[in-house]
Amino acid sequence: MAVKKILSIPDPILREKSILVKKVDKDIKNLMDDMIETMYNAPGIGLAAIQIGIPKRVIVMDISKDKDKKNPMFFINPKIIWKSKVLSTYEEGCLSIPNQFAEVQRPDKCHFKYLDYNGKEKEIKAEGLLSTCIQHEIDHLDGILFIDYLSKLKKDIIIKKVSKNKKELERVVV
Ligand code: GNR
Ligand code: NI
Repeated sequence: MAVKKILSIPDPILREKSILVKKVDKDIKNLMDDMIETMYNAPGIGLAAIQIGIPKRVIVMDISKDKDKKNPMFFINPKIIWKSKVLSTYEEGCLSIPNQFAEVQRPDKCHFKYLDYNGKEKEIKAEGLLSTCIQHEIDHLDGILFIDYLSKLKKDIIIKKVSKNKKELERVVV
């Protein structure tokens, strides 16, 4: 297992569309292990493979409140099969958009299917944070970021701030 570097905006790789996983083999399990370690290290509650530069439809998540009781979840080829017409608002953040938060409206509930860590087909009826988070993560697989739901003004301000912070950090590190 290894902690990987998380890409941040405006990296164009974050806009790529991720491809379906054909077989849940050793390589995919290794990727999921690296992703969960990277996510816990960040720390964050979810991570899509594209955030570490791998354009495959793989997501890891842990939304447990109690930090001592880990509950890692793995979703391969997730697909939303139903979403509620009722929307809810949640203040979202993203590891690829560091230190920026904004309210985003999404369908309150959703049902989705996926393959689990062992490649077995599963289905979940999600609400609350799980529903918000899986929609945020599936968006990543399609090259969509939460800032895309904001006004152009808010979006531009966030992109500017993150780019500036990134350049300042690079100056220190390099
Ligand atoms: O750590 C994260 N927190 C979060 C908070 C509200 C809505 C979505 C998220 S996901 C985010 C981690 C991340 O960037 N996943 O792609
Ligand atoms: Ni994100």
